[in-house]
Amino acid sequence: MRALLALGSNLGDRLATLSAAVGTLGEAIVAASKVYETPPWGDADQPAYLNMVVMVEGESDWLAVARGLEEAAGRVRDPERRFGPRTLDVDVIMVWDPAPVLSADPELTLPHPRAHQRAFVLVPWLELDPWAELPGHGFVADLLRDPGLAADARDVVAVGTVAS
Ligand code: PH2
Ligand code: MG
Ligand code: MG
Repeated sequence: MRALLALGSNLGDRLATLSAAVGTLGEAIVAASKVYETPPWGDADQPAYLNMVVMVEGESDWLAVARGLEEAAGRVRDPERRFGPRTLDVDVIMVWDPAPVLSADPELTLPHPRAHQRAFVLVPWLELDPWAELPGHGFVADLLRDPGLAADARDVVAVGTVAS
């Protein structure tokens, strides 16, 4: 089973946090995008994020892995601020087995129900795969040609890499 995980951090040492998560994923990583600095989406009153995506492979429960990484980064959830600041957010964007897995489970909806709106997910994903496709929404390259997303994508700026 393969999965695309989106990582985001906007509190503390953002790059060190992403780097630690990538280190923990270790051998499971098939490919890692660059690290991008991105303006906050959904809740403007918070610091800029560092975002990246990783393609991972294995027979894992990726949601449990994502939660484990968030916990290791000392994430505290604020029920009042769904899109608020966090040391580390790890979202499961897609799972392949080997075809794309579709799920309406509220615990883990697949594909991620807001991925198609988020340039901070789509730009790094396109970097890994020019043919990336989001079931129900089409090719990522086409989504990013939508004027709204294209404008958001201009603010998604590569700032570095973490070793994987
Ligand atoms: N995550 C959020 C809310 N807003 N904005 C950016 N730029 N990057 C994120 O990862 C992000 C966000 C909650 O999941
Ligand atoms: Mg998120
Ligand atoms: Mg999340």
